[in-house]
Amino acid sequence: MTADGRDGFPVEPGRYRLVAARACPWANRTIIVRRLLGLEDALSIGMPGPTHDARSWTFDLDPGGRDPVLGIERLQEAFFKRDPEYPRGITVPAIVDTTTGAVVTNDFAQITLDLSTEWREHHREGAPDLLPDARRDEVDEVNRRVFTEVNNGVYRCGFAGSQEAYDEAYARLWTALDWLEERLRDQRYLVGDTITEADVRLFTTLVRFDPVYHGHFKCNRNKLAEMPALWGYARDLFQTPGFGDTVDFWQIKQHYYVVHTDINPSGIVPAGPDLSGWVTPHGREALGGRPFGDGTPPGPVREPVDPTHTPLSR
Ligand SMILES: N[C@@H](CCC(=O)N[C@@H](CS)C(=O)NCC(=O)O)C(=O)O
Repeated sequence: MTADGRDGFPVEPGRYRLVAARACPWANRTIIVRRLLGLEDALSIGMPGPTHDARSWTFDLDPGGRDPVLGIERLQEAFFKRDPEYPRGITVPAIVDTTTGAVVTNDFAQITLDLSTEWREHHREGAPDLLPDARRDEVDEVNRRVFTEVNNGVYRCGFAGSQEAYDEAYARLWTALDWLEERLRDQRYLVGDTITEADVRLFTTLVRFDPVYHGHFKCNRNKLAEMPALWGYARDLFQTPGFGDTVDFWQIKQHYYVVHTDINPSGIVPAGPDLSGWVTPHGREALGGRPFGDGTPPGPVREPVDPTHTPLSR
């Protein structure tokens, strides 16, 4: 029997291309999970550059400005192959069928779940179980709160259309961050004692917090670096193979500060913050936990981040 992604496309190694911009937090999740599970050979990856125009993502980082497998300049082309009248946003992450050139899904919340479940047969040996059955309800519950209050919460602050809306969004966000700070004080990971999908989902927001959300989105009660448990937790994950080695801080900053002209009309990208803290000792091993459970860390990175865009290489 063939496993199906939730949108009905038959899982088949080598057939699909994941299109995921490093800049985007929702796409970053898929880059992390693909690497943790060792799906690099089964599912290739195309990476648009960090900035885009009104017609959305382009493959401007690739030679000739075209994705080398799909042969397209714009992700829009793959969406229009599926539906020439496609009415919604041209978003990453998206999975494209290389046999037709058409997008099969851009359901960001489902893609990582499918990678864990429907693609299981193609995982590497030693892949961690990011959705352990025994903890599934708890993972889903934490994910729900983290999604509405934190992953989306920072955007609610950043794009608030009135002072009132912003004040409300800000209060909501910090209520959730205080809850997480408390939860992570004595517990190494969000659910159980191993990394799960819940950690992936929180991590991609935390890693963008000080470089982008604190200033650009006005989420500025504290910096992440001022929240001891969250900062230790984020650094722990950052230094865990599969997490920090997918993060391109330069692309992240370019994306938000250049693309959101409504909230940053000058397009100036800030020089800071200093990123050297990300590679400092976090001391979280003292809380116990086994990051990969009965599994093992992923091997060397197949698609390395530009070493000038990350403190990991320093
Ligand atoms: N696909 C999701 C979320 C993914 C998402 O918002 N991605 C952003 C980048 S972080 C994007 O691709 N935006 C491009 C656009 O809207 O033109 C959705 O439909 O809400």
